[in-house]
Amino acid sequence: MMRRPVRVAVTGAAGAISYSLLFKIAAGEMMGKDQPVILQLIEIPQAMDALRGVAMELMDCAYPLLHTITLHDNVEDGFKNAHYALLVGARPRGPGMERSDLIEVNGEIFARQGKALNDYANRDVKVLITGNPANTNALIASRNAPDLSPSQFTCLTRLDHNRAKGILANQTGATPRDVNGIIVWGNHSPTQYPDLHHATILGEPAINQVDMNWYKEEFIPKVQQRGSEIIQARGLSSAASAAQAIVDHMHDWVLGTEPGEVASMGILSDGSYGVEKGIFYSFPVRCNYGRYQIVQGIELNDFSKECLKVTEQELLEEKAVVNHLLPEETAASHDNLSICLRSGVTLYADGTGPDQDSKFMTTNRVM
Ligand code: NAX
Repeated sequence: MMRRPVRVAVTGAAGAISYSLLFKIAAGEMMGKDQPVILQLIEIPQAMDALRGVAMELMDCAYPLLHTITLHDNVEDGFKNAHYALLVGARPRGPGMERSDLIEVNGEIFARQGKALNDYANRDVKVLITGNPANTNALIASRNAPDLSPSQFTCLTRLDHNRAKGILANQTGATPRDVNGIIVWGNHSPTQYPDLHHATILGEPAINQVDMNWYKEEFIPKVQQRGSEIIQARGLSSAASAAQAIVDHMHDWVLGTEPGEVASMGILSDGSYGVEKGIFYSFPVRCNYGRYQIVQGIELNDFSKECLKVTEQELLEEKAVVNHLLPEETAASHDNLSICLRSGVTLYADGTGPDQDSKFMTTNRVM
């Protein structure tokens, strides 16, 4: 028997990443081969013609799982009842634009998108922000959605994770499926920290199989700068690999990580590993039943601790630039989040969540 279709909203749907992404979603790579999808495609008004072209091509693939396509020139319509929202669209950095200018213009877009998700999306919507600066845009969207849980918002660092895995496999002559336990910490930016200390290749510690000098002097900068390297080589930014990373992120979040494997996801910090609360930071997570949990108890040496701090500092600076876009009313819920995975309920240490003494809360039920 066929399942009920789910609604997947995608912004920037006529852009380069979406040109790979939408076809993967329609083919069932993201939500599973038995899950029909409704694609709610969103663009700016000037790009609606291009979007119509993409929709025609999707139709012409005759994907068995593609239930319906709808086109929208505004997020308020496009997010209606969405179960999944992939926020890919953003203003690219123009000539002479500083990073802080980019943060500012995109910040306003993501504030509006957070409000629209709050007002129109399904109450259980799962949101992934790809548009850059992804972590800070996720924070803005989440802070502008007071009726949703901050744990429903995530940002994409899976591309960095996949890059680290691919580059390590290539260096050691392994295949990516032999590599486990890669972690990318922090910001999706050149300050990110790709950590190999807990990675394994065919079950053996990866760090013993590479030269420490290569790790620090070549591997880390290579992963950090991979985006620019691709722009230089191709004349265009990563698109197909970004689409694959989006598919992997959502697939793992919804359908679970492989047993024993970790994924890197940009999520709201709950203070784990000493990372300041209230910023979106990439952590190692495991997912099941549609939820994620930060992997705890990982030992960090001094080098790693220092790297975690550098990228945290950058995120705090970005947060300061967009402070005027972060409504005060959502500050408490973002500073006190704790995610109770056993019950599937999001609990807030500030008392705004469900009552923990409730007699209905004593079981492992999934809400
Ligand atoms: P493109 O410029 O090809 O496409 C972006 C599309 O978004 C355009 O069609 C534009 O019309 C649309 N758009 C802009 N503002 C919009 C809005 N308010 N509502 C709806 N649509 C809007 O860029 P593309 O290569 O697809 O990249 C998209 C974003 O992903 C960029 O911000 C890029 O920097 C970011 N990336 C993030 C990555 C990550 O790992 N987090 C990696 C890949 C990529 O660089």
